[in-house]
Amino acid sequence: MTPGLVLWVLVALGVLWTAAWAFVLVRSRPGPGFDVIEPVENRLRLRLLVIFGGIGLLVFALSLHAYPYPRFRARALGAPTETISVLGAQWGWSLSRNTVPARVPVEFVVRSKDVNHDFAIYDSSGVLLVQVQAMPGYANRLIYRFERPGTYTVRCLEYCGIFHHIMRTTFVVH
Ligand SMILES: [Cu+2]
Repeated sequence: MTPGLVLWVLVALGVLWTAAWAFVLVRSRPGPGFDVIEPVENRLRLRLLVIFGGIGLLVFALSLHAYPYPRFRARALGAPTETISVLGAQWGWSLSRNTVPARVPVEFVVRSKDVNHDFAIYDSSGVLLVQVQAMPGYANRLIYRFERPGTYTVRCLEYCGIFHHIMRTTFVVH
């Protein structure tokens, strides 16, 4: 199952779950011992639900392009022109190339040889730009576009053992 499909299955389940609760809410009547809520309060609650639910859906739809899923990233950045294979293993990173072109979308295909790691890219000033999990038995795809040439650092962001902190490498964007 692709990550994009997993996302849409989760969205569909979320919509069904919300619809089920909305159905229960609309059909429910107060039990004995509970006051009847005034209709005016019900209308206010319904309005707030529509307003904040609508805002939530709008923010979700507008932020889809920033999701790390390859399909959304490729749509936002363009199809990747270069592919870099990445292998994480206790305790280091191996990249198929150490130079990456600037200002074009590139794709990192990230795998792990042993346990879960996290492939995280930092710029030369130490700002975390992007990250993705490195998992054994699975190739995670990360599409990114480097705007500035320079030396970038890769660190592991998933604790993976006693020498996790030395799991670091660099590559050059030119
Ligand atoms: Cu680690």
